[in-house]
Amino acid sequence: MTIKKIITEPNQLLRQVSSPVDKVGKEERQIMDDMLETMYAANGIGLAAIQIGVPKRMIVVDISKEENKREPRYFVNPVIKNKDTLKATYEEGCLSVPNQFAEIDRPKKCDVEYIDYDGGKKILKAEGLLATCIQHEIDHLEGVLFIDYLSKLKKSMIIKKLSKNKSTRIVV
Ligand code: GNR
Ligand code: NI
Repeated sequence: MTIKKIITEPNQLLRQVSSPVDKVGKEERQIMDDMLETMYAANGIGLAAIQIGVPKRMIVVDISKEENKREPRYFVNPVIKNKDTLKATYEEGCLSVPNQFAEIDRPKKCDVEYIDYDGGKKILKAEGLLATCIQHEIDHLEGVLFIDYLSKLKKSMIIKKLSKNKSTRIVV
């Protein structure tokens, strides 16, 4: 397993729509292993393949709190099936939008249809932080970031800050 570099805004790669995976083989599992290790190293609770530069529809999630009780979840070609009309608000962050946080509303519950690490078809009923995180990750597969839900002003301020940090090589 290898810790990969996480791509950060502004970067056009993050806007790419990821392609469906046609088979979960050795190569795909290798990418998911690297994604999980990269996510843990960065203290994240989720990661989409495009964040390490791989435009494939794969995400990993682990919302467990304790490091010695890890609960990794792998989703290949995830699709949201039933979105709750009731919304939940979470303060979201993104490893590709470093050190920026904002409250975002999303459906509180949803069903996710996906293929697991072993290639089997699954359905998961998710709610709370898990549902929020899965929706955040599936957005990445469509080239969407949480800052896209903010006002134009807030979004442009964040992008300006991130560009500045990039050009001066300072990470605040
Ligand atoms: O680590 C992460 N935390 C988080 C908190 C609230 C809502 C979504 C997330 S996902 C984020 C990691 C990440 O950028 N995944 O794409
Ligand atoms: Ni993210």
